[in-house]
Amino acid sequence: MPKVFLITGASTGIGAATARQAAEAGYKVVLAARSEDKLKALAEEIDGLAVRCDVTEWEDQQTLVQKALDEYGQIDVAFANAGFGGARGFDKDDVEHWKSMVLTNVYGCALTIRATMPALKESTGHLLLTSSVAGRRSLPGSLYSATKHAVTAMGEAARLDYNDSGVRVTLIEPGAVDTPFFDNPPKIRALDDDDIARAVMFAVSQPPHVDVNEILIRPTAQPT
Ligand code: NJP
Repeated sequence: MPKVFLITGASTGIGAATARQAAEAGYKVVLAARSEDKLKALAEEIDGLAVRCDVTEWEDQQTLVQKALDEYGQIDVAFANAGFGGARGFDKDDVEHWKSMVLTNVYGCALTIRATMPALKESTGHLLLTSSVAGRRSLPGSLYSATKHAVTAMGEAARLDYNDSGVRVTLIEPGAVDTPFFDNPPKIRALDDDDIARAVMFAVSQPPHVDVNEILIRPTAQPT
């Protein structure tokens, strides 16, 4: 039976690159995001399952897990990766955009942990969360950075919650990655989405007694 890899934020960037590498490694991949056209194209390419899911909606998250189980019978890896940023400066950005960012990055991540928990316990699986370098150090005027500190905290909280269950938990903490996350490409030689996907695959390919808790990766040219 092939193992099953569920990814939120799978329509572009890090999520899509991880989906391709997971499929290459033999996983059946469940792709979740809001952009159905992109998800369907990727699902066709890698013979995966596309499920429209707004991570801020509990019902969507439950449906996502149910569809994954209906199609493949189990979930071995859940990668809570959906998220986005905003303008820095507490007097910048739009407050509705702020609200949506907090709900997506923090509440959405918690909902994915909750929705996938029974299936991961059943499979003795692996949970991964996309935090950030910005989840380890504060960026000036960045509410985004605060949301990623929350994700970092959730990773450790989930690891402790899963204690004695055999489920592993990994935080992925990228520096700048050249993805649609940015309106304009980073000015330095940033990481590629595939660089982060390789780190994800490294964590999930360790033997069951090895739990890689955090992977922080900066571009060589990123000083802070
Ligand atoms: O960006 P992008 P990345 N419900 O824009 C989805 C973190 N990160 O791959 O719904 C469901 O290509 C969106 O899909 P759609 C970053 O914070 C990045 O770089 O169709 N899905 C898309 O698939 C984020 O957590 C950098 O619009 C929702 C995906 O999220 C993760 O990496 C640095 C959604 C975003 O893909 C992936 O971002 C860093 C919702 N409500 C951390 N809202 C970086 N790029 O430099 C959004 O430290 N999505």
